[in-house]
Amino acid sequence: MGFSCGIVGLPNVGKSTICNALSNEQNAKAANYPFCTIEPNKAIVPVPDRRVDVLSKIVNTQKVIYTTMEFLDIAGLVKGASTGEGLGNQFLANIRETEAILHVVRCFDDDDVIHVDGSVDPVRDVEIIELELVMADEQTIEKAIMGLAKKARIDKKIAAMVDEAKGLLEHLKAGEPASSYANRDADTMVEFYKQVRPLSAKDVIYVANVDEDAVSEDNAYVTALKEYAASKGRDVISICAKMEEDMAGLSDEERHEFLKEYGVDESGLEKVIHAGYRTLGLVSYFTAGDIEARAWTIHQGWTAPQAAGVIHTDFERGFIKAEIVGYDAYVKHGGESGAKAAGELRIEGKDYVVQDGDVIHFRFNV
Ligand SMILES: Nc1nc2c(ncn2[C@@H]2O[C@H](COP(=O)(O)OP(=O)(O)OP(=O)(O)O)[C@@H](O)[C@H]2O)c(=O)[nH]1
Ligand SMILES: [Mg+2]
Repeated sequence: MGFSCGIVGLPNVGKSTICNALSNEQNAKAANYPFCTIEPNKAIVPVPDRRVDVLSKIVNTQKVIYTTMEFLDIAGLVKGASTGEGLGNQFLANIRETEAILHVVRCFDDDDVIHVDGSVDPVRDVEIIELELVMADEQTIEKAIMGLAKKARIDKKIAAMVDEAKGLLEHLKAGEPASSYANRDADTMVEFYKQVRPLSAKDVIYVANVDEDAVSEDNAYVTALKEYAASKGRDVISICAKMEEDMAGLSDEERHEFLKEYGVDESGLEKVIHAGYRTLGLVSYFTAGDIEARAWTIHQGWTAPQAAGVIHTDFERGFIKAEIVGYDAYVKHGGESGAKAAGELRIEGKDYVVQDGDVIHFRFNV
């Protein structure tokens, strides 16, 4: 499993269309009326990585397993969602467990598609949603504080946590996101954030849903959104949901041709994946053998045993060593034995930090 993203935005901005297109399936209903999505839809999408295909040819296996990314498409949020307005609020709990938020913002004109606030204004829209996330957190954190009150009376550490959490609550009440709470790095707060997983503390990627002509050249809406995003240190990617939808049934080659016509070289899914990896600091390593060639997603900076733990906890517990060949060397020498003969196979221990593209063979003993 790679990582999971919750998709948020106003109603009718194209969340389901994008989610469908990304998952290459039409399983989430997309229709032109606000609140079309009622149940949350989950899409598990393989992360395309050409390197795994190359490895599978070298080790001569048909079985290629990509890492996956999960999208959770929920109903649109509206102003007042956190106090029960609209439908979105009841689904916010579903995205609490996700690692990042894809915030879809309408950046296209189309009189036939209703905008719940009557006009297209990306920055206003983003601010509405972000405030709703903050207010939803307010409620969650108030409850969490109440839940801890009893324990706090007998446990000093929990008492300190509650004190800090009260500070966070004030911060949220002032309309500020949990991500900018000054004391969030305090020990007790790190633990509290882990337990509560505030929505407004998650990493955010803005997805500007644009017209065909604005995928290669920003329109005024995207420019405004980018300025806003830059002030928060976040990425904006432009996707034309309609175009992604049209591409859904195409082969890789046809897709490439299609994209070229519009002057872009990456599909929406590739853009989301790259932005996600960048934002969350993720990298991929590979395993390749007779049975399968496979990609695994880990966080940058993870050591070899941690990386092994993604395959199986036994691999981490019983970790002995890792035999590693960098991807380029692996390809250049036609596989592990060639790389070994060329002196490119390294034996690494438990402190080794796994690098993007490492082809790894773990040795373990349990
Ligand atoms: N012109 C145009 N229309 C789009 C685009 N993306 C989505 N739409 C249309 O907008 C309408 C709403 O799209 P959905 O994907 O259902 O929107 P949503 O954000 O999931 O809406 P809710 O689930 O109600 O919150 C549909 O009629 C889509 O066809 C786009 O890029 N351009
Ligand atoms: Mg929807």
